[in-house]
Amino acid sequence: MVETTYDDCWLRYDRVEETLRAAYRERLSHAYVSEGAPELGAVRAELRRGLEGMLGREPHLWQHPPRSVDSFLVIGHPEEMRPISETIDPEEAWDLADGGFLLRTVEWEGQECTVLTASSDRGLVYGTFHLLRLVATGEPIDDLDVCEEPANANRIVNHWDNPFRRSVERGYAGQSIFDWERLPDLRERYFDYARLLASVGIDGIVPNNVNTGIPPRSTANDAVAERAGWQLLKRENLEKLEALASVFRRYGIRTYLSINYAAPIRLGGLDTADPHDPEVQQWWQDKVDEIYEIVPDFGGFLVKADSEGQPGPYDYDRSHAEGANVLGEAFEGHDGRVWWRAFVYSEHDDRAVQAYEAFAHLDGEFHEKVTVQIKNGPIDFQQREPVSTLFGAMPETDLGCELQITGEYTGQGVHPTSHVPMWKEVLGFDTHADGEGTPVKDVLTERDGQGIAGVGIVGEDPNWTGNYLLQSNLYGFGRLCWNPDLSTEEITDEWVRQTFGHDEAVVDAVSEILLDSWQACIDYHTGGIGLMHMMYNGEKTLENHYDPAPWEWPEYHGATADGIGVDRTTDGSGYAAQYREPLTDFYDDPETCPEELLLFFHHLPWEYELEDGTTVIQRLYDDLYAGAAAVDELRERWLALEGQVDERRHRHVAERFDEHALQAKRWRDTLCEYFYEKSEIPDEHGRVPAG
Ligand code: GCV
Repeated sequence: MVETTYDDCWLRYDRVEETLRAAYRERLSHAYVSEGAPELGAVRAELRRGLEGMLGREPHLWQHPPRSVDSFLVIGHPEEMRPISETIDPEEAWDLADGGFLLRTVEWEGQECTVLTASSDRGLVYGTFHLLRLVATGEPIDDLDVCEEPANANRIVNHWDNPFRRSVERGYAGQSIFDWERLPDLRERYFDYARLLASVGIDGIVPNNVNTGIPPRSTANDAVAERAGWQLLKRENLEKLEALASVFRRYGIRTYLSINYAAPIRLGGLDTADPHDPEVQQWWQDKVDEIYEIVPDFGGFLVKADSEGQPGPYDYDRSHAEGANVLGEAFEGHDGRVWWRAFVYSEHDDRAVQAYEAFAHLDGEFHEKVTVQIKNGPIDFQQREPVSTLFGAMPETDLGCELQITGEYTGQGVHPTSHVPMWKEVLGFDTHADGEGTPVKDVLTERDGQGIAGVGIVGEDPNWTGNYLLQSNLYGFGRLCWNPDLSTEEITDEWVRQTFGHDEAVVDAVSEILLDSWQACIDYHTGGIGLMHMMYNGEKTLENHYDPAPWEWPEYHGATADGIGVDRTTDGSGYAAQYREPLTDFYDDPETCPEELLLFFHHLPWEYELEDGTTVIQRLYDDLYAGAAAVDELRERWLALEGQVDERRHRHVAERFDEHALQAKRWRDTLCEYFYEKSEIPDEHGRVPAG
């Protein structure tokens, strides 16, 4: 099959500087690598590819320790090969968490060895990518003593790809890469995607959309209905899934499926999907057993139930716990689980309070094979949201955090908004679940059934992510799942060096663009003090979420003649009261509530004075102007790189910056004019046209 050429992203493996090359060649030209598991085939292939690219020659791969050289690389399990068993305490290696690895420089029988060992095959894959990253970022490898374990036990990408149709909900990088029509035929691109994911430690993939009813059941066209996501549970499609799983398995990644809660009816011919019905229970049990016959390392189900038109347990007056547990039980005895999303809302005065109301009281009632997957904030992946109250409310439940890698509300593949600083803020947020010092990142890492999921970003575009700079979000997602303590600066620097090389002027400029992009995005989309969800929705079939339209959803910003913001205090919608103390008090009081979230929690007069003496309305004007000006500045920084970044990537990003700068001004002008219309208070600096 003919493939379009596509980008290598951060796995470019460009030749390292000559001054460093000799030292790396000394250590890595000879490698003695274990054989057997498919992952070790991936390890050898990656070493060949990476070292050929970076050092100009493939390593010599040995079947035994090479005796004629001073130094070599050895990769295998503890006790498996003499240079490992005679230098590394096996307990130290066997005790590593799944995916963890040791990378150490040792002396063995007069030779210097770089030893990579791990308790699992996927650990050897991660360790190999880690070593290659050290070379790609120019780090020394002469005296290594690295011990790494993933902080989060599960690190999963959730694709919102509609199988067969190959459209991607909230995807801005072209069609879905998954070609279900042609599976089990495999595409080279699957392997390269698996490499990208494994290189940053991702260990799970859900290849289909949580909206499994697209196209909807009501369609008159049966041939079209045949192509809906819920059909993937059919045996012939499970065989296709296994083909896909065989690729990802090679890189230590497990494959999952989004399922439809009404599958017992739609596929099983039953007249109910009531979780209390024994026939329904049996149907799920048989289906899960069948999946494991076909996909032996199946990861589990992802479920969107009773949300935005998807069926669920509420159809039978059952709770989310009752709904999820019938699935959890079906996974007993299998090494997989159910990721049950808490993204639910309905007609209600304040959507923010709803997930908590539906889930918090069910703490402790979920089956041990169920993880409750919570979006980072209570609304929907906005430019900035407070952190969901649920993270502090369900200590007896396995919780997962859902982040969005794709940029539904942050510029949709056009604006290069880095999500890494936003995710750092979320993961570092102190829930006070177990007293002060219980950040979200700790809540997620207490048990093996927990972790982080990210809504996918890639598509068929040659650059994968719709914008070369947005590859950094996929990279950063994986790196943060692996180690939430890495700083935004470290992650950004790693990504830039691997993607654009080591020219310091380029590294600085690209890093600064990414580091400043999130604040700019918040400012021109929201005015910086806690407003959100002011975008255009559009026709039901083509929801836009890109253009400004503050008049469409007035309940989200609460602008009236007397003021702006939504009262979500204890006396208002009660959202603030869902936090643990002292957070409730902190958010309830406009004097202590952080300014960046002020109007999320409070409805305040337009002329309410902020800490620096500016009024609310003036701050909104100022921040909207500052955001649009910041985008001009980011664009200038990028344009100045002409000639220093290859023409293809430079032009591509520059074109998107042209659109970005215009769009930021559209947001600024639309919101300023709207706020002026409501408040009738002019901008002190005369920038906002009066009427
Ligand atoms: C997959 C938002 C998005 C929908 C998405 C939904 C969800 O409403 O706009 O496209 O559907 O979230 O997370 O389920």
